[in-house]
Amino acid sequence: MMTTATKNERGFALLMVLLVLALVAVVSAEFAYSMRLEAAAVRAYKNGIIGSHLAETALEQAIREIVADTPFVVEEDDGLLTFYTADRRPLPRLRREKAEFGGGRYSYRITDEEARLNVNTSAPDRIDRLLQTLGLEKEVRDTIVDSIQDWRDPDEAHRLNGAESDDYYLKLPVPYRARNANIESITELLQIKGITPAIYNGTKDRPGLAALVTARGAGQVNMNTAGPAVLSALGLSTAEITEIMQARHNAGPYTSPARFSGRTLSVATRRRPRVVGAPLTFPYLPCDVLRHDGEVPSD
Ligand SMILES: [Ca+2]
Repeated sequence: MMTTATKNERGFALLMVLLVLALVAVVSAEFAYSMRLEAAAVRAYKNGIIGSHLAETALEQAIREIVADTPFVVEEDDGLLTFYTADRRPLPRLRREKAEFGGGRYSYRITDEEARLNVNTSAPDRIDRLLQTLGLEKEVRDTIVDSIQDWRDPDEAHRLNGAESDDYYLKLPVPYRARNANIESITELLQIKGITPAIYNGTKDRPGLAALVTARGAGQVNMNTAGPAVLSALGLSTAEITEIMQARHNAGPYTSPARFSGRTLSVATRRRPRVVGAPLTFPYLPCDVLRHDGEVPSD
């Protein structure tokens, strides 16, 4: 016959077993959780390494296209660049969008800096015509054109519609001074009076200044890569622009500005260092690798 004491001992033992089981459950849950965290961290680290190598691959591929012996480059109807040999033979494009490599994918985009209007070397009337192609009102255009000149000129006397440090920029909630020198990067345009983010970045209805201007180069515009807005800014008529676009489409690159000479137009991509962030020592074309990225394999 079981005594009360024995019953109590059994109950106590059961309680202990339950407690230990609960403890083991908590410890193993904690262990599983930390293992999962560690595995996720390792996976993120690995993906980071693979991604950066894929992005590097994209950059190398872009450089490979740019350094090839191709004096001419044409922006095709799809907006992408095709490189041409000296005897005007098109080179096949490498795959630039979601190219498969090592189980992952990489993408890059190449654009010609000389397809853009140079904000440092262009006369005010050219900048005004470029702004006209964006459909901006005269009042807005006058402010921007004068303000860009004020931003670049060494003095602190503002033009009629312009702005300088004391009368405008230093009175802003976050004050700053006009550069009073040439623009170094086009992102600086966002600091200039009159240039709103919508004008700079564009909207769904119209392109932005960011895609149409450059702050680098000597100011030549390549008529084989420039789009209608930039050609129009140079003062070419709609008929002339249509002629250039069609000739590029039908017959490949212009090899001389021909009857369009004297309008700061160039036809050949001139060889000088321009790729951002790439330590190159050999001559290459004034093209920019705008974006390069890698996409890691999905598990
Ligand atoms: Ca100034």
